Amino acid sequence: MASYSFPDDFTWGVATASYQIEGAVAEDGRKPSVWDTFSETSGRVLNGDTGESACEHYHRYKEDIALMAQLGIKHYRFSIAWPRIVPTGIGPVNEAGIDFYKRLVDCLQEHGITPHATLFHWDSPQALEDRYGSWRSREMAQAYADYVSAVVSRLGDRITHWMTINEISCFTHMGYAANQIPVHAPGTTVKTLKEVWQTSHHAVLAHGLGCQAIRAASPGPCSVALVDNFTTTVPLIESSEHIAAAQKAFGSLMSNGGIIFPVLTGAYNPDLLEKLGADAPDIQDGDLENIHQPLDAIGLNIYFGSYVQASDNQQGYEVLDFPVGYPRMHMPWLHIVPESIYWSIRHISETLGRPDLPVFITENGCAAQDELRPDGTVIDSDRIMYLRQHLKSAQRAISEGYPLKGYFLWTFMDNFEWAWGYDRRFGIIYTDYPTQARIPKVSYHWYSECIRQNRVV
Ligand code: GBH
Repeated sequence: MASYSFPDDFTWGVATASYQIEGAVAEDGRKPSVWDTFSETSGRVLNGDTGESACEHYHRYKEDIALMAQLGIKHYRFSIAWPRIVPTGIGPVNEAGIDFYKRLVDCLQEHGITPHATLFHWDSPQALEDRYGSWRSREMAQAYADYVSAVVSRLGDRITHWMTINEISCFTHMGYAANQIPVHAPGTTVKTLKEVWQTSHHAVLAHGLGCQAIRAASPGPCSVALVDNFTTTVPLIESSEHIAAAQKAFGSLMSNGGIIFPVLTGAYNPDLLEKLGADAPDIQDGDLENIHQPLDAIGLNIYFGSYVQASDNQQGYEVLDFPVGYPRMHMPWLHIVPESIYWSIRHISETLGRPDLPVFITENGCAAQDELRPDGTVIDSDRIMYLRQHLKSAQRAISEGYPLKGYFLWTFMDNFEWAWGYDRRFGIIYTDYPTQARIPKVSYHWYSECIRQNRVV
């Protein structure tokens, strides 16, 4: 057998998100999301960039899907924009919004590409922010579930792979902050950490109600997953004492213990609750049962990890800072820790006690300082280096018997990178924004060869 090879039925894909690529923010009945408002507020997004045009994917999806087919992927993860489907958050369904996703999915299927749809990737309707402060209100969870029913009852004949929510911490713990200015939309400063934890509690509840809504509305069998971005604790040395330290540290970290724990185990992590004290969220009777729904898979977005070593301090571990010179890609937080893929999967199995739950890496990739050369090529050997190391780590998890079923590279093309606007490029295709030309980078050709040979090349 060739080295670093994957199982024959391995899912190879790429991932995107609606607000980051679609543009067309005021077309066919779409109303503003919190990210429209946030990015139009001066000082919030680098260079004043907004998602108004983004990659114009709303109009260029056919050309984009043709490039996906050429790449050789058989699976595509995208997200559905709530403000296209229920533009005022709650209330009437906008069938023109549904129609866009019908056209998109039909085109994917013509190219033999299976759709994997994320129902929420941060673009919540501004109307719900105006109405009750979006995730600060418990009502948001029910509004989300109603939106999910509207989508799945209309698109469930075409889509059977559903992901409820992308990265809960990123629109709760990064969208609300106690006595500071948060970096993500809606960008609300609150008074206490408890209020922040309440927003993520409402979001895990929304996930649970969403799971139930998908199963009730789907016309046939379907698969339901959450996409989480927990911080992967990686043992500094793979010895039993450091492994135990990394496992203990895992649940006590910021959002790990309050998101993946209740979703997969039915309880917040006790070490985290102790640490939070009076800042822990209010949890109503029945919430944990609603949150702890049966799942068909878990999606993990893995970009980096945190090294942990055993310690004789009171807690028994130490989460380490990176040395100043530690290599990273083109984001301040993007330290290169390829083992984080392997350890994230092993944490699902051992730390969270779910060894049989199928795992998909739903995002992995990096920003690089790409240069379009005069001959029209982009030689992103640094991105290939990053991706190659991470895929080897994924392959290791499979070779040790862990149920890793697929890998979606982030991302198909350079796009609106949230608070960093268009300044940071994560794509394997270069987006030339002035002309909207798509220029495949060398990493695109490299990834294509991995898929063709079904191994890391
Ligand atoms: C994903 O977010 C998103 O799903 C995707 O939309 C985005 O484009 C992509 O990754 C690239 O950023 O506390 O300083 O360690 C990942 C966002 C980045 C959020 C790292 C948490 C930790 C910052 N995550 N961040 S720090």
